[in-house]
Amino acid sequence: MDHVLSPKRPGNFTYTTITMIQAKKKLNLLKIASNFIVGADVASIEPYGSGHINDTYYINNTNKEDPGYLLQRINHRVFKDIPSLINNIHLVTNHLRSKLKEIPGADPDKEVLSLVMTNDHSYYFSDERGNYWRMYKYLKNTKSIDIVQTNEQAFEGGKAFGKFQMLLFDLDINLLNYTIPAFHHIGLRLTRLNTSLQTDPLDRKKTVAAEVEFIQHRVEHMCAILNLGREGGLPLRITHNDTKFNNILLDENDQAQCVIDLDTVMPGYVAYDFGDAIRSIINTAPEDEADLNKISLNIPLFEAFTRGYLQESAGFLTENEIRSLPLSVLLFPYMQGVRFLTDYLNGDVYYKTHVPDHNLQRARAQFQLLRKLEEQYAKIEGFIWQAANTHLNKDINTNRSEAV
Ligand code: ADP
Ligand code: GN1
Ligand code: MG
Repeated sequence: MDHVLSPKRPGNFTYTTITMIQAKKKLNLLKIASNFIVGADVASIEPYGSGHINDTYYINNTNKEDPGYLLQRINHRVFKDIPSLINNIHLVTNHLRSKLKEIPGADPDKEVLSLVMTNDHSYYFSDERGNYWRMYKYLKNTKSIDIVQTNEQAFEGGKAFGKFQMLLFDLDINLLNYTIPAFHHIGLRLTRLNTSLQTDPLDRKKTVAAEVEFIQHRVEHMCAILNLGREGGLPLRITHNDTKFNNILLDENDQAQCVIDLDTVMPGYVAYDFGDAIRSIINTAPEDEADLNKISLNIPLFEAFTRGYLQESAGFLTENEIRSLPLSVLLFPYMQGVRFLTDYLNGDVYYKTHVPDHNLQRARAQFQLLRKLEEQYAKIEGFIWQAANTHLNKDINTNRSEAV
């Protein structure tokens, strides 16, 4: 527990300005924040970020030297066992911190998230309504971006996720809990979609015939990574599992500073992190783009991310893991589309939505991205092998198509 703020006096909270929608909520937030040990009085609490699952608030305080805090309500309909989730984050952040301490020039305080302790020395607080809350120290002068602009940003992102996996390589995988069991299990995702199609609670099935056909057409190919893993061909490692680009904090010079959003860190295949990151980087349009004509591929960003990722990870990846990377680039828009479509059929109960039929729009955008990726697959696969071979200094690109 040496990595968090040392217990100081609990903040003597004053209600200065709190920008929230309902007065009732405002008071609750202040009260909730008062359960955590922060450096000074709270000056303001503002909604923050654009995540689909949790609720995030920035807490500014009256101490000008203190960069503030992020208070997050963890969605306990999605994450069923919050103590286990917090335990994972505590374990992982401690491990990252101790590894970074050994690296000359690294700054663990800036490069790793720090959980803030509650007054009763826990790392989460459960309120009387059954909500779960946690707090992180705010990392100042950082930014997270939804749409990557430059090759340098993409390269930095690749390095950040590759390094994240590399630093966790020697943490005992058995210590981690599955915060969402079978999270990236495409077989299970397809089963759930089928169930939703059969029950069709909102009579929406009739609007998704084309999407269902699109999905069915690709089932076998999309199960290849899962099957390779089941046959023992892929090692389980500690992976992030939510590698959207906005889960990296960049510093003012666009250098990757810290990997964030650690709720889904658990055992997984490295390809899952690679594929989900490419999904968010290679698309020239937002994830939920309504105009499908705007969705195209930014290949240089993909290449830059891949170079950065392999620079950090090629040293420990197996040949099969490298073989699984190109396929993951197809798998993630597919799986994400399946998940959005399932939520649409279920009545939008999982992802936050902001416009009518948002989940259907999101699913369609993901499937359009997949069409574009399929057209360029040979190029994508070729580049990954080329970049991997540069680091491995040998040509291991043999029988690649047969193996997956
Ligand atoms: P969500 O699950 O909603 O995506 P995140 O943990 O990713 O929540 O946080 C939401 C946003 O808050 C991030 O995209 C990032 O901009 C910002 N953020 C998260 N953690 C920190 C931090 N410790 N310091 C500064 N900004 C942060
Ligand atoms: C969710 O919370 P957020 O926005 O980082 C989801 C991811 C999806 C992503 C799609 C726990 O992530 O799996 O890839 O939306 N997280 C969870 O944008 O389901
Ligand atoms: Mg996030």
